[in-house]
Amino acid sequence: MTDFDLTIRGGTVADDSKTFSADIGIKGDLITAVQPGLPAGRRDIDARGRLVLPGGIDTHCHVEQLSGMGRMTADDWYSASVSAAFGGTTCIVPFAAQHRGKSLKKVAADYAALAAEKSVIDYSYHVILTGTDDVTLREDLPELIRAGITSFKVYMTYDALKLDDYQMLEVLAVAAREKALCMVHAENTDMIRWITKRLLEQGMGAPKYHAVSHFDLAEAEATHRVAQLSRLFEVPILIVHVSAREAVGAIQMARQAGLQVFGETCSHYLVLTTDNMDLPGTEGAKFCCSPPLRDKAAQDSLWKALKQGTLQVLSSDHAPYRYDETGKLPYGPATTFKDVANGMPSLELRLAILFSEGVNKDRLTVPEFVALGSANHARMYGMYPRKGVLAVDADADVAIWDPDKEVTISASMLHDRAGYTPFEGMTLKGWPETVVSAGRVIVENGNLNAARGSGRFIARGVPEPCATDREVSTAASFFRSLSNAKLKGAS
Ligand code: DUC
Ligand code: ZN
Ligand code: ZN
Repeated sequence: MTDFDLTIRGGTVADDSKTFSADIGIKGDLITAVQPGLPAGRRDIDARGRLVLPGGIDTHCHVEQLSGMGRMTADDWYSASVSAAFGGTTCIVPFAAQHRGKSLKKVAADYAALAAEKSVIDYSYHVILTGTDDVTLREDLPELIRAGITSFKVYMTYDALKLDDYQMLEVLAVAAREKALCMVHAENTDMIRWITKRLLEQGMGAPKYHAVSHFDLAEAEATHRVAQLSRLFEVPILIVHVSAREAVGAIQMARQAGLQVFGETCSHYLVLTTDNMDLPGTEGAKFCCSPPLRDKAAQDSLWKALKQGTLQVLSSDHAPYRYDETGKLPYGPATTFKDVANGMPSLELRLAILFSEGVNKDRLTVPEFVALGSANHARMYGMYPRKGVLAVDADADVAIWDPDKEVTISASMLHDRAGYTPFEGMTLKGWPETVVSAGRVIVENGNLNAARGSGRFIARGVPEPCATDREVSTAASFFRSLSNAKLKGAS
């Protein structure tokens, strides 16, 4: 009698440091054996010629969320989680967004209910913080962190979301005290505003001017500034959706100076450029995201930064808006870049793009792919080693990849509800064929076998970058000795 409910045998397994030949034995929702020569389980998958990898984890995607511009994403928790599953991702961590004046506690509770009802894969969520009032920072946020929501995002731009530097210090103090990871959307809001006004005055409202208004120095300046702010508390921060070469440089400098500054980039920045936005009429709106697409040199710097570890995670920043009045184009053909909803659908293709352009073009090794797409997300966000690795006692979240399968992308084959894909016509090599989530084979032969609401909430632990107690820096200790009362006030 076999010990296993499911076995995956004969494949090449990988973690974030090596590849090796082994079979995977699964009982219930857990991996119970990883070794060669296992007997077949009650269900047995032949993985010969395949890569057997930890399921992907996407820690930056917008799902069933109202944006700062007041636009609702096209995907809800059901369609987003299905789309993720087909792309080899078995855990998503979207955002519960607190809009100004709203109770963070209620926002989180409402969002948790939507997720529980609909997600087909395991999930957690971050919060987006816009309030720095006492209830938010002293009660609701600490309570959420203790309940396993151990990361939050803040914005340095968008009128409806942005925090000023003082507010940023307030939230960084809480992150330091509570050991939470602060994710930062780093763009200088006034630089963008100044240029936007002048572009529009000169009639330059086409989508391609979005990239001009959100120019690279605005990203670099804000990245540098928030890194300096973080020094006051020696608190780790993660700069999300890094796209500019100069922003990579700012992260590099900060890291070389010993700061705990981490970085994320996204699949679209690796394969698309501003040239994609230069289309007739409003077509370029399909490619508007913030920070925007950049040039080839920026792409090269992102690949290098992923390889060298300056950037640690590759996310989708899936922000699906339909190409119509409900999404991208609130004023129809008269919509200027200023009002185009920001973001692209990419949850399903994130890993296939990274595999095809990274592994199959010799920019990355398979273990590096595992690190960037799964293991580092688990570590950075407090889920490792429950997730992000195929090991005994880990969750049985597995993606079985055919490394040679070629697929030409079209919107009609995808499972999100954006109605278009910015990657239309692209041929990708390497594809997740079979996907296992918590021991269940949920994607097989192009079919889904998972019920609405069958995904589980994952209460996250302390994010790895926040786990170690760091020495107080000279600057911080100097500040403390001068102004102990103020820092106490923040704690
Ligand atoms: N920021 C995001 O994180 N996603 C989409 C748009 C944006 O500005
Ligand atoms: Zn952002
Ligand atoms: Zn985003």
